[in-house]
Amino acid sequence: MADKDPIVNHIYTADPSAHVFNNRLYIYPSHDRETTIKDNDKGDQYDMADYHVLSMDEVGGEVTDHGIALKAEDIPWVSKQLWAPDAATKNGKYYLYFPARDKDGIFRIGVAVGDKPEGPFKAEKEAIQGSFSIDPASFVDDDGQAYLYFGGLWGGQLQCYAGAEDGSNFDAAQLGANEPSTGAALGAKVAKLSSDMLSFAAPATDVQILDPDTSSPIAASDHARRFFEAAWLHKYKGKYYFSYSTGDSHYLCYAIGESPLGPFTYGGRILEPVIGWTTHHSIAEFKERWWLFYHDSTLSGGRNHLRCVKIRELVYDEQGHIHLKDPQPE
Ligand code: FUB
Repeated sequence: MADKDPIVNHIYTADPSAHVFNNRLYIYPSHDRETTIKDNDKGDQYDMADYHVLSMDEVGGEVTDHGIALKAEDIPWVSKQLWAPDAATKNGKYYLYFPARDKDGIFRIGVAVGDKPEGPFKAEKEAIQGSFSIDPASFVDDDGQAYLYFGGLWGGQLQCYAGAEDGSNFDAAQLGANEPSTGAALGAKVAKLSSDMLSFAAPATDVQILDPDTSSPIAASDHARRFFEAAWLHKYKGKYYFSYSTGDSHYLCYAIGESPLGPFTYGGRILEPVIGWTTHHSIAEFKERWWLFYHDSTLSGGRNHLRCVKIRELVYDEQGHIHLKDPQPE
């Protein structure tokens, strides 16, 4: 497998969240499926109904599809659209975090619990209290404290919560809207998880991304650098790296901080636009090398909602800046 080939082509996959559990690489992707729904800014065409977990012994090796790990019809609070998931482990259990629309059409984040990294997972009856929007990404720090990052603009509904951080001020009038065009950009959210991993230990707060030159928050008008969706957090040499998609400008970017709660200072781009509207990733160390897990729409000939997961190697320079090991191949 060359590193720009899809890791599987028997199903469409996207939004890969990668973790190493028990010395094996597990990928928790969205499972894209066909639909007749036309593309729109609410993302209705991303109409996924279940999750599969993928795993491998080595990058480039055989990929195991463990089959359905969780499906929408088994989640009591969900109406539709199982979007980008992530997973974490603690105390011998595995936790799958996932966003979906509730019965009122509002995106919330749920958690499901399993005994094995590949599931199956059983969903809690309700969404996580205080959760909202999309794209949960978990991070467990060296001291055992777990965090959940989340949020996404436009179809991800983050603009419905402008002005407060904890999801208590939902403004339905903003559902069809895009985002503020002036002032500071809306931030992703982060919440500490409770020790049982099933709830927020405190209300979510804003993830601030600062301009390295001015130390001011990135502006809402700065679409090449502002957060849009696809939050991810990893740690390298004691620093916290918050990475994300810029949505309508189609970059994957990162920012570096001293604390998992931020603030983070903008550090640069990881990936240029790919084929397809969305770009979404994760970053993980496996067998002493660093990897970027991402998707594009090449497998479907460019259809936005039918994507495929790929892997590229990353390297860090002496300043801790991230680069693709091989330059953009296409
Ligand atoms: O897969 C559905 C949505 O597309 C994700 O939640 C976003 O990050 C984008 O990749």
